[in-house]
Amino acid sequence: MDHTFVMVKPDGVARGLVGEVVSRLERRGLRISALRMVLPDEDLASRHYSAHAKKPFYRDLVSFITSGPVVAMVVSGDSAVDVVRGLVGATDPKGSPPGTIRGDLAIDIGRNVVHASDSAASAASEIALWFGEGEIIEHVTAAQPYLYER
Ligand code: IDP
Ligand code: MG
Repeated sequence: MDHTFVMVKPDGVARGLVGEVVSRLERRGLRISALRMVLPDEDLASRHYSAHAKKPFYRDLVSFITSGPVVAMVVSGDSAVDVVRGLVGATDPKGSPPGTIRGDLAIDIGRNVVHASDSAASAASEIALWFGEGEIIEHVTAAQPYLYER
């Protein structure tokens, strides 16, 4: 099974969309292997968004992500990184098709509800940044043979 890191950002939490996001992931057949509410501090936020440190929107991004609680998750499934990015949609919700989380639930690029890792390498480093090893619970449910042929 592959793992990815997903976060409901402060706008998603404030708008009561945690259940909606979790529900869409679960309905697709993905598993939640870890989930925790976090109030990110400056240090965690800047590590998480270090790849964007030189971008003009970086300050606003860090300031927004530290402005309220987020819900951090490890999500598991076959090709989890790509499957979740597909569910999430495009960075700018205006260009994200209906049916995607951002295309259905958001309109502004700076308030796009969710974060999801963009590669296996970033998934590994983001999971290690947000969770300790003991917090990730690998479990197989009875639905497994109905989700996967083999
Ligand atoms: P992603 O979340 O789709 O992976 P990234 O390029 O990694 O998009 O950017 C991280 C976050 O930074 C985005 O989700 C969005 O909230 C914000 N962001 C990206 N580009 C812009 C921009 O041009 N203006 C304002 N905010 C942006
Ligand atoms: Mg990204």
